[in-house]
Amino acid sequence: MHKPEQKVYYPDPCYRDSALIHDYNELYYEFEKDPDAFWRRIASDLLWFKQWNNVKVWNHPYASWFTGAELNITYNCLERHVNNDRRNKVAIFWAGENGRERIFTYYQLYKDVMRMGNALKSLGVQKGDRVCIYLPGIPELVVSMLACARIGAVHTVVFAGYGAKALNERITGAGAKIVITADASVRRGGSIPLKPIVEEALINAPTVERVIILRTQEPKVGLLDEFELDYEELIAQADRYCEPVHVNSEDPLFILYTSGTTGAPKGIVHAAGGYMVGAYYTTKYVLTLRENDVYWCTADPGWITGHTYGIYGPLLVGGTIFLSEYTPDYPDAGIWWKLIEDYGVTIFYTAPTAIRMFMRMGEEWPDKYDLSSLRLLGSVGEPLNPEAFEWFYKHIGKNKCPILDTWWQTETGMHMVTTMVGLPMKPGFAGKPIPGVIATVVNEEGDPIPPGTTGYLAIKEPWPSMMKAVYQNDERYRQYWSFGKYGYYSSNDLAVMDEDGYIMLLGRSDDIIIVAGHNVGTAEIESALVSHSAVAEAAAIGKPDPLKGNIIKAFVILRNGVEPSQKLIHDLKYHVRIMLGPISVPAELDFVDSLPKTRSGKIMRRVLKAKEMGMDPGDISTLDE
Ligand code: 6R9
Repeated sequence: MHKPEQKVYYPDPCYRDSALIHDYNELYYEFEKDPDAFWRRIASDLLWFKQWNNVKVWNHPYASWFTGAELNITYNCLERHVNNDRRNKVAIFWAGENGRERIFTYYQLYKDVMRMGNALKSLGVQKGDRVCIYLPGIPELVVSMLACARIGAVHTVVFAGYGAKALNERITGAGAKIVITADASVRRGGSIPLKPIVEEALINAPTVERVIILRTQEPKVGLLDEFELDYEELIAQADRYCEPVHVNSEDPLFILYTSGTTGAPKGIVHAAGGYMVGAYYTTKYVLTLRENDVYWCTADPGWITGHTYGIYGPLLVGGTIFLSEYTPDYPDAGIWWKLIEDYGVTIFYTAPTAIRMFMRMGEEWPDKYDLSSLRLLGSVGEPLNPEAFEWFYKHIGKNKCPILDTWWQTETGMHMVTTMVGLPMKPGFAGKPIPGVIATVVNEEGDPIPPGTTGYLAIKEPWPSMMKAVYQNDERYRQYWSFGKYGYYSSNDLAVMDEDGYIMLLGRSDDIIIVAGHNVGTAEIESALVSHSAVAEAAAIGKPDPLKGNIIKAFVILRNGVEPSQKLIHDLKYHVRIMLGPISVPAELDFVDSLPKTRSGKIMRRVLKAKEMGMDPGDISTLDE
């Protein structure tokens, strides 16, 4: 079997222009020497109303961070800047379809958050109450989230675009008292009504007392007396100053439902203090967000990436966020590159699904725009296959921007594994555990395995932004920390580590395909397929077979202009055989126009599998339309 040689990219020395680039080894050493002192140093950059007693108390599987401390995350996102040099700095550039633009300085954001906080209080929202936010990616979403945090209420953000059933489950699951929504969301030149979805979702949602509606359309939609309130009016009537509630470090900040690629979504609870420190630390040290950056995280705020790196992390470090409602292909496939040129975006953080889509449309699009402001690129959500890495590196980063392929989860709250800026980059490998994280690849028992062997990505010790709980499901929480004989945290991802300690993710262990007794990760097969010049995207599943146990079935989206044929099927199988060996060759291969994905862009292999076998796909609430 002949595997192509592993390429290594050495970062262009211009990355050092940033004073915020830290030496990986130095930082790791600092952490290893004294983990608590490390986190104490990081946490001390932030403002606390009351100091902690202990940095960490670890009672497997429960961890408490910054015990006894009191804080408010919005005080750190807002006052810490407003009372200092960043008062008039742009916090948010927002670009809406058709050239609409809104700009918020830190001071303006601060004022809106306080009014919204007071508005919620006037409706009886108290510390600990849950508020469901069902809004598209507009500034009001940021304001609403921060307003909840301001008064100690727990937000649960739901992707605008999830259907009524999914919304109802999240509202009732979290027991939300208030729902904040809009009449409609804008998408591809049209508007999608949200209110009817909310109305349907509120049938059998007894905890909801009021709905706050942002009315953007003319004529204005009617409101149901008493029950439905106008967002703008509410804010206009609210008092100006809203005291930041002192919450305990261990109090919940938000609940967020997981993406549900391999099962029903779970309500992940994050606690205020630890989450704040994790988001701050990684935004500063991993994303290296600094004073003059214009930072664009393309993730919807309804996904953990949108929470940590779309909103909280960048605001904690006082950065400038670029936020947009533009989909990547409307009005044309150049729109995102145009936005980067127009706003001088310096850090661009997106997902492999978007990168593969851009590859499919061709480099003519980015080539039309000046992307020279970019200095750093990032990817999250799925394995970034080498083909996509190289395209991103060459056509967007112009062979000079480092790429951060960041592995982490809703549950981890922050980055865990990546190739920090300055380290050599290996396409296909996410990288190493960041300083502060003790992760490794182990066998089923939890024991170390030799480099190059497939195993499970496990985390040995807690980290600050580790989930506090699975909402009202302690048993499910405990399962996470029950991997192997040492009770490690299991990410449920298959992985392999090389001699240098770089980790490659091979797909979810629930998606693993066992062919003739061999474990094959879905990502390996998909990446091999995508490395063929005819293929834009691919998904692989295991299909039960009386002889082999399972066979591999692949679904392939071809690049623009490529015609499907029997010969191409043959070529693709041969291509996989050459790259991975005979075991990994798909026995069946279908050409398709699209793949079932979550709203955050992850392929839902279990949906493909269920369809293939004529079975019920289970919970599909997170499936994109
Ligand atoms: C942040 C986020 C988590 C799962 C995770 C893994 C996959 C995320 C990845 C990646 C390979 C990466 N995943 N980043 N796989 N390389 N850089 O995505 O959270 O929606 O909870 O999903 O996504 O399978 O376990 P979440």
